[in-house]
Formats: sequence, structure tokens, C-alpha cells
Amino acid sequence: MSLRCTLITLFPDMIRDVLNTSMLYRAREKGLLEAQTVNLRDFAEDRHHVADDHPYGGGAGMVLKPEPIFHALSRLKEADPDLRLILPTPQGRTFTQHAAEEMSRETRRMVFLCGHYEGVDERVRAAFHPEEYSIGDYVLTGGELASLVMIDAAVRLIPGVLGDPESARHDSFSTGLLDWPHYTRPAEFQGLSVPPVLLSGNHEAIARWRRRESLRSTLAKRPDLLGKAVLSEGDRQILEELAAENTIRRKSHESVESH
Ligand code: 6GU
Repeated sequence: MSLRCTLITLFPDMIRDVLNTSMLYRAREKGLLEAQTVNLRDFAEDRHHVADDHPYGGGAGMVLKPEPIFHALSRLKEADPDLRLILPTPQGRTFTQHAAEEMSRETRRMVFLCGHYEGVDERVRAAFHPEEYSIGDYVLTGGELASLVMIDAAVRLIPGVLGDPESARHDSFSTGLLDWPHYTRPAEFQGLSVPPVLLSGNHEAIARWRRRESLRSTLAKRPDLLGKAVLSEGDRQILEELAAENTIRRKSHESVESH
């Protein structure tokens, strides 16, 4: 089964370069991702193939005209009436790992309508009811990068895309915790050494160390995630120890400062 994506855009080159690189390229080679671009300008009716115009009511920026979008979408819907239309926009629902997992199981063709500048003419929403997704609370110049982010996050979850299927299973946002630290050779570099447990060959001890370091990292960097993570009694015990260590460290730091 492969993920089928069509991206409607004014900047197909921007998308093709990403689709032709690294894991996305390999997913396409393996037949696990099928992605194509549709150039919105090809659906503009005027001699100069203009797909955007100034906003009614005045103001800065440009708005994507409705006609080229209607033509492009009508053509795609004729070919595939069951497609799933996605509009990347800062106004959308936040795209999360959960949404990526759901997308990775999608069997319909997904059409990403990449708005640009100030957005798309509102009548596109009224006519096609796209699913709107945002990739975070900040503003991009267009929907292309956001679409590629969503496709990338979904594609790497398709079995066969990553070399080792285990690597997706312990992803930060699948386990609810941040990842543990990683090391590779050499065992010592510029006086910095790899934690000895990782060289011990003791797989149980390594698993315990990794869990503890994941908890440590999450507590330090994203304590908000701990509320939702699935934690064992042992995990909670470790978190208490880590919190106690932090309190001790803070106290000794304060006493050093006051001297
Ligand atoms: Cl999906 N599109 C644009 N243009 N800006 C964004 C975004 C999407 N998500 C966050 N910022």
C-alpha cells in the first residue's frame, strides 16, 4: 500500500527538490509514496496565467484566485471522486504525531492545496470544505513547506520506509516521552566518553538506562508531556528520584552563590 499525494502549488520546483531527496525519494523508489505536483498557473484562464490577485477591501498581500483552484480541483475530483482535500493554513487544527499516524494509514488520494501570500479566496472553503491543518503557531510564506512536513511525518510511519521498524515505535511523540541520548564511535572523543553501560552488552541495563534518560530529558525540557505519557510505577519512582536530585543540586548551587 502506498501513500498517494497531489500538491497543488504555484512553486512545483520547491516541492520536487524535497521529494527527490533522502527518505522521501527512497519511499517513492520503493513504491511506498506516490507524489505529484499540479501547477496552479496551468489552470489560470488569462493569457499571462495569473493565479493571484489583490484582496477586495484593500490591504497588503495577494490572495489566490478562486477560478484556477476550482478548475484544478474539479479536474482532480473527476479523476478521483473519493479524494481527501487538505488545506495547510495557520488557522487549521494543529498537526500532531497522532494526525501523522492517521495520515500514514490513509488509503484515499490526499490533495494538499498550497495557499500562498495572504491565503486562498474564502469561496474555496465554502465549495470544497477542505480539512485545515496548521503545523504550529507561526506564519509561513505558503503551504508548500507545511504540506511537505505533514507528508514527511506520515511517510516515515509507513512500514518499509525506515530501515528498522523499531525506530518509529520509540519516537518521542509515540511513547509520550522525549528520546534518550545517542552515541556512536569513537568511545572517547576530546576527553568526552560514552556512558559505560552502553558498552556493557547488558541489554536489560541499557534499556533501564535509556528509560531513565528519557524521563530525565522529558522532565528537564518538556515537563508538560509527562501529564499525558503512559508511565509505570517504576517510572514514577525514577521521576521522584530525578526531581529530588534537582532539588539537591539547586540547594547546593544556592548555597555556593550565597558564599
Ligand atoms: Cl499549514 N501554512 C502557513 N502558510 N503557515 C503556517 C502553517 C501552514 N502552519 C503554521 N504556519
